[in-house]
Amino acid sequence: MKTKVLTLLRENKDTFLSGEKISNELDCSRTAVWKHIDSLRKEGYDIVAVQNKGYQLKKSGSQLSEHDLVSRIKENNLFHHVVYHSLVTSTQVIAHQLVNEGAREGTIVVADEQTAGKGRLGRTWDSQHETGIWMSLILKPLVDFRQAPQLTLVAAVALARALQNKSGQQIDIKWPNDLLVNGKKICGILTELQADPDRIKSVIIGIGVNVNHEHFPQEITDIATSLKKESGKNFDRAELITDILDEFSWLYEAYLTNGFSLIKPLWEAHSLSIGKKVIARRAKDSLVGIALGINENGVLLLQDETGHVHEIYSADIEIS
Ligand code: BTX
Repeated sequence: MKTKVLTLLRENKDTFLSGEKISNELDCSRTAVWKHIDSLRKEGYDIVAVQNKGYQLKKSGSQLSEHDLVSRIKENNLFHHVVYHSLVTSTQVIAHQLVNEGAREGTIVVADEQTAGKGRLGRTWDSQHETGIWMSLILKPLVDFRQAPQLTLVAAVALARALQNKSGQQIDIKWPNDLLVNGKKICGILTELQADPDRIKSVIIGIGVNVNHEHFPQEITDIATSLKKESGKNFDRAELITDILDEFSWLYEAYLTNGFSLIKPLWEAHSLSIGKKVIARRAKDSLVGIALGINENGVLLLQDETGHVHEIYSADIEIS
């Protein structure tokens, strides 16, 4: 009910809504409406009340919560079910559990802090309290499991567009899953699959964005940055999450309908590696060459000094 009160106030934020109108719309008593307004105020929402006019939302609270996020997400967006935790080991772990319990596509798990944020290949992701966006998206696309890596690139495009629009900073993508500002990592993406032998059961896309960090642990201080460090400003994390979900939602629909061909040029527009000499470090070996771009499957094409073009499915890329 609190979510619905907040949604109504948000939808009508340019005008006043009477207690009577809210209670009629939500089929509850005016006392119940007042109690929810009071509770929202205690969470930091600035809701003014004017006699004979009603209530108006002037400013949202700064805390992430399930009701705040749901009240912001547009009706036609894919992501309508939000699971929020203040502290978790990893939103990926929670998302896997939810999938096993039957969670549907369009569920997101968001946390304010992770004690064991996961990176790729067993690496860790620093996820400090209330500074960044730590979230996992649950998807159930009807695609071949070999196409799953393309979803990392769809997410990278959605993030690059949303973060660039909001911050005005140039966001670069380093294949396959790093987003950089001025050469430093601002965001990482971890795509994990649950699959039966013949089909994808779910794809869980983990997204970590450094938003309002002023400092990083010493081990990553030279390679990591945040929107705040780059622009000097604080950003509203809930607003950013909604922007990311908006971008992801339409790009994902477009990808499912039209394939990767629409995503490819959008990805290339943010790509840092194309045309550059790179070192691709794979599990068993390293290759040096010129990154020619990605193919229709999202695979990186790397031309070595003999002219041979290698298809790179998974690697860490260093631009030399
Ligand atoms: P990755 O393996 O590409 O990057 C991990 C590496 O990045 C680390 O080894 C470290 O050098 C560096 N690093 C660690 N934390 C940060 C940070 N906050 N900012 C910049 N660099 C860092 C990237 O893996 C995928 C990360 C996904 C994180 C999300 S958060 C929500 C979801 N839940 C979860 O447990 N993981 C994902």
